[in-house]
Formats: sequence, C-alpha cells, structure tokens
Amino acid sequence: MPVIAAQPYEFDYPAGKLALVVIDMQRDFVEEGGFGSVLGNDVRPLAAIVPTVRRLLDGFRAAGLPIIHTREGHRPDLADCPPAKRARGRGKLGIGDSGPMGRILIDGEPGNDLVPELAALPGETVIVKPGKGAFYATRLGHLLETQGIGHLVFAGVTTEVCVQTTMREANDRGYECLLAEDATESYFPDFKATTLAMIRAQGGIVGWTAPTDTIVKALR
Ligand code: TIU
Repeated sequence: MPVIAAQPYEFDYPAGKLALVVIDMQRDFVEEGGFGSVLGNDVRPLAAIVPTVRRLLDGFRAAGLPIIHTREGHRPDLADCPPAKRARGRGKLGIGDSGPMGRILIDGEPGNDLVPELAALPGETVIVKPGKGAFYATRLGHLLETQGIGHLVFAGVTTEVCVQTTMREANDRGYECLLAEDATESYFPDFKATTLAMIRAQGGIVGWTAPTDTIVKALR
C-alpha cells in the first residue's frame, strides 16, 4: 500500500483508489462581496491558499486520480434552503439576495463559480450542495461507492465549517480521511488550528492531517 507521512501516524491507501475532495473554493467565500464577506469576515486568508490548493489539484491530476469539487449553492427558487439557514446572521444581505457577484450562494450565479485558478477540468466532478456537509442531499456517497473509493484527501474552506462537517460525515460512513493542512483555511486562525488538532486527536478520531507537499510527493 502507498503511504503518506501524516499525523497522528502514516496514512495508507490502496494504489489508484484515492480521491481528492476540494470543498467550496468558490468566489462566494474567497472574494469580497460574497457570502463570506457579507457574514462579516475578512476573505484574504482564504484567497491566500489558492496556489496551494492548485498544487494539490495538479498532483492528483498528474497521478490520474479522481477529483471532486464541491460548491455550496442553492436553487434559484430557494426550495432547498431551510428558512432557518436563510434567516441566520441577520446581515444586510443574505442567501438569495443580490450582491456584487450576483445572487448570494445561488447555483449558476457568478459568485457561485469556483475561483478561476481552481476551475474543474473535463472529467472532474462538481457537486453542488445545499448544506455544510457534502454528503447531505447530494450524490457524493453514491458516486464514491460506484467507483470503489474509500480513501479521501480533503482541501478547501472553511476548515471548521464545511470541511470539518464533510470529514465527519465521511468518517461516519467508513471513509479514511486525510486533510491537507495548508490547503484549507478559516476566517478564524484559532478555529483552523483547533480543528486540525481535534481531527487527529485520540489516535485520529476523525482522520489524519499532512502538508500538501508531503501528499503531492507521495503521489509521484
Ligand atoms: N461561514 C463559513 O465559515 N463557512 C460556510 O458558510 N461554508 C463553508 O465553509 N463552505
């Protein structure tokens, strides 16, 4: 079995059976005027990881391994957006309202696009998800089962919200999960650090973590 040096101990996976899941690297979270910034956050730390996520993507592309991108996005009629989610935050602008990049967090709007540097290539999968977790109300589980994939590397934003939620969903479904430490980011540095720590605590209670360079070198 190929092995990636990781914490809390080495992460091994069956050759050829490792998928990359890039969570929500969309303009809504990474650019000014999107959902992240209307929630009151400074988006610059998230924009800073784009080149690192790209290196990870390119490593998986070079290795010919499956790649899944997710976007958090709702139907234009908001039928898949719980009123509780829409009301949360009490900001001036909310989900479905018009912002500088179109309607906020709506599938098909410019703000819902992946950032251009991380656009999906032909043959890569894009999952649009209405929740924080990528398994909830999507075909992700079915798609992984059909391809016989049980080992996942995660990247994207934000570490403690959509990335952690998805890793926990995957862990409960029996997937072995490795988070790329420097290819994920939060609006809150403490939350990122604590999330990495809680994932790998207790012998890897949720999964493993490793730096992007270590993962990419192991894939070669
Ligand atoms: N607000 C926040 O930190 N995150 C989200 O709303 N979605 C994701 O993490 N993608």
